[in-house]
Amino acid sequence: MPAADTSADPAARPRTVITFGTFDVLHVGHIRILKRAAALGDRLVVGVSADALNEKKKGRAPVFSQDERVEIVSSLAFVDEVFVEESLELKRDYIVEHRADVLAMGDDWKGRFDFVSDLCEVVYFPRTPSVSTTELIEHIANTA
Ligand code: C2G
Repeated sequence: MPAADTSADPAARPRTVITFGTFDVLHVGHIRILKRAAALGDRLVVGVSADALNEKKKGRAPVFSQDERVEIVSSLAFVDEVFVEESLELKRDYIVEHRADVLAMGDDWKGRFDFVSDLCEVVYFPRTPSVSTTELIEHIANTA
């Protein structure tokens, strides 16, 4: 029997959470925010920043390419879908396209994405202290 069409009933469809990030040199801070985001709903969709967007945001190329970062994040058990985030300005389009009910981000972005709060709930989680990709790169470079 074909599955019933529940698209008109918001209570019947899975609660979708969306989050964004570079997720370069994946570390425990990334894992924790993805797990916390996943726990807000039934389905977690992740926008992984394109290499060009990362260069614009951070002024350097990521260690791992966008294809590698997509592959790594896609392989996590609590991530359901991954796409490439081409621009910070496309948040509203991505939220609509993926039918997100919640946008979750670390609080280093606090307030920056409130402009989508008419489309979905916006949640900021505290960043995990004392770990960042930039510090990891420096640490590895200094101990190599
Ligand atoms: N994060 C965290 N704790 C850390 C480091 C990162 O909770 N110690 C969170 C960030 O707050 C972010 C996510 O992990 O929500 C991904 O972090 P980055 O890979 O640094 O991505 P970012 O450059 O913040 O990209 O559209 C917005 C973005 O593209 C965000």
